[in-house]
Amino acid sequence: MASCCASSRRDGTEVSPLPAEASRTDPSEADSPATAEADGPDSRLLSELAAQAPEDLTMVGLAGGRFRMGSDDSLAYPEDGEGPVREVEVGSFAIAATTVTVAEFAAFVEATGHRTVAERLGDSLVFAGLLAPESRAASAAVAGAPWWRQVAGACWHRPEGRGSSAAGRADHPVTHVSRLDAEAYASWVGARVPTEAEWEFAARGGLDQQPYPWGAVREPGGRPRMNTFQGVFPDAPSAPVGTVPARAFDPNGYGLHNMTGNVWEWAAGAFGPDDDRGVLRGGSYMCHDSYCRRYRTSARTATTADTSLGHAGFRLAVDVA
Ligand SMILES: [Ca+2]
Repeated sequence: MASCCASSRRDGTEVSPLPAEASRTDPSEADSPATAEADGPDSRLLSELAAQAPEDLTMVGLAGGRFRMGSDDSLAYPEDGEGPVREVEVGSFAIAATTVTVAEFAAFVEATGHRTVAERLGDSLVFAGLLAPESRAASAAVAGAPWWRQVAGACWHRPEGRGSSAAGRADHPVTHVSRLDAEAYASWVGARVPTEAEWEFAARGGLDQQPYPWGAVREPGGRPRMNTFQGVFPDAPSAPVGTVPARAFDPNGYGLHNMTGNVWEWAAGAFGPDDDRGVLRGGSYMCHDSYCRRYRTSARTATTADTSLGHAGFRLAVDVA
């Protein structure tokens, strides 16, 4: 089955060993390198966004300890390496209460002039349902996952490509950031992306072997607790699709927002012993139980470290002595 989760920047000439991976069929459909050099953010937009970055980063210190990582339950995807459940020891660390926001990333770009992989290569992957009909028609579909489009000009400050803008989304998670971009931001603030064990320890919020950061039931009382796709995927959503503010929804028991849903989050390390792709955790606004229930504490997916996606961002971690 094709996956929503993580198409790869590597084009159709390279086929993933995993069935869940989607690749582009025809490299000739991809944007030509001649159009690849995308322009940077408008300086007024950049300073408007950067001005909305909070002064302080909210980090939650966690003492660490032993916990049961992974899942073997009926919701899990064994092919993703979710199992077996194993006891893992995590040292003390601190993790951000939210993913890095558009405003925070703008402050980084304003200070450093950083250009993301998407900006340098001139495109990124966008959910087709977010595109205007003309952009949808003009962009190449990903093989096996036609709801993914390779969109020219799509990047963190232009999430749906040319003509779109991150204005009005200053407090949303930054998206279209590769792991290389996430690591560049993290080192700028003296932090790093969490390990998978840290991410999952944090996501569980002190609970043992629960699929959701708040417990066993996805929508307690019928009320959504996270931002996932509502309605019939991919063409008939019953609610707005896309990111919501990084502090939307109640936090988990550790005070952490949107560990599951909203955007996938980069973690450190490789997807598997024989798979050096990067790892993403937590699922996104594109997850729907009809085809991809990766909106859970133990769920994981993979893509290359240079891939950027419209439903993926990151949160920071730091060592605590
Ligand atoms: Ca998330």
